[in-house]
Amino acid sequence: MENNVIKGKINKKVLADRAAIYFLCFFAIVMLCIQCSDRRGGEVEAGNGNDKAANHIELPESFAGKIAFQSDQDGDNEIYLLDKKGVKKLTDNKYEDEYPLWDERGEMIIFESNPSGKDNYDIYVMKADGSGLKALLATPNKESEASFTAKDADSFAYTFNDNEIHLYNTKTKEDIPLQFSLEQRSILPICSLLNNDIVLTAKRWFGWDVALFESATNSMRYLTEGGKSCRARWSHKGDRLAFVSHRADGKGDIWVMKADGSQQTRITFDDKTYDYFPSWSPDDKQIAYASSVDKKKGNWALWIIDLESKKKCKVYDSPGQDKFPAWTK
Ligand SMILES: [Ca+2]
Ligand SMILES: [Ca+2]
Ligand SMILES: [Ca+2]
Repeated sequence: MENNVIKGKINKKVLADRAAIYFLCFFAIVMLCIQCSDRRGGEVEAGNGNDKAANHIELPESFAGKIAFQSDQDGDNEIYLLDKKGVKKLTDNKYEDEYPLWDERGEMIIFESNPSGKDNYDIYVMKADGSGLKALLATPNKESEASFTAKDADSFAYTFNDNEIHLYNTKTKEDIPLQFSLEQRSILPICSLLNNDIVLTAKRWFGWDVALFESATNSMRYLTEGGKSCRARWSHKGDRLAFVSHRADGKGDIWVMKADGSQQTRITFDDKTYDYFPSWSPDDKQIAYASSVDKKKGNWALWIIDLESKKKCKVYDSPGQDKFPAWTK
């Protein structure tokens, strides 16, 4: 009888111990599951944050075509594509992929990147979906700010060593320095989509101005005066130029002029912001540009302004610097 009581007590203790072990195992599994799902949730959020959820995207109803731009939201500059479907990252590497520009047909993006070293930029090309990436010109020199010529898709103009403009032919490998007889430096060539004219930014002893190289006469002349203008871009029709000038607010606004330099008109009127990097819409009625309150460390965002109504809207903003929009059909 006493033995039975002791046996019963021992059985109860064994059962209680087993229950405790089962409970502990169950608790451990639940905790593990919670941890795993947390980790997975974190990864998904990071991915979304990079490309979609955390970023502002708002295109106007009338939006047509596609905009290539650069952004350093993942830590270094990549080339992105913005259209009605959203935003797509086209490059993904540890280098600085910058300054995208389209060919005349809106099929290829030419851009600069520095896989060979911090200051050793080279010229690359890829298709609009990011495929077919290849180097077009890669030497120990700094090759940057490339722009396809309209009349010959095998050629592009670019800035050589931050100092002068060269024309390079990818078929013949011919590299020709253009002689502009300018005071100091000429950079940022943009080839006309109609002919072989090139608009550029030239350093004068008192500042920068927009200049035009006319291929027909093989001559160069300034389109702006005063040393406060730069970064001109042709309209798609080729009859006008958008450019940046800080003559009004000391920081930078988008201006527009006729291709001969006449009728220079201020387009953006915010005295607190640096408004830079204009690019025309496919119908030349709107201009995309980038804006920031701080030039170097600011959170640049992409804007579109309607030339007639002057109505503007912020179309894209990530936590990084979103700059250099290039708009094509
Ligand atoms: Ca990169
Ligand atoms: Ca190089
Ligand atoms: Ca931004």
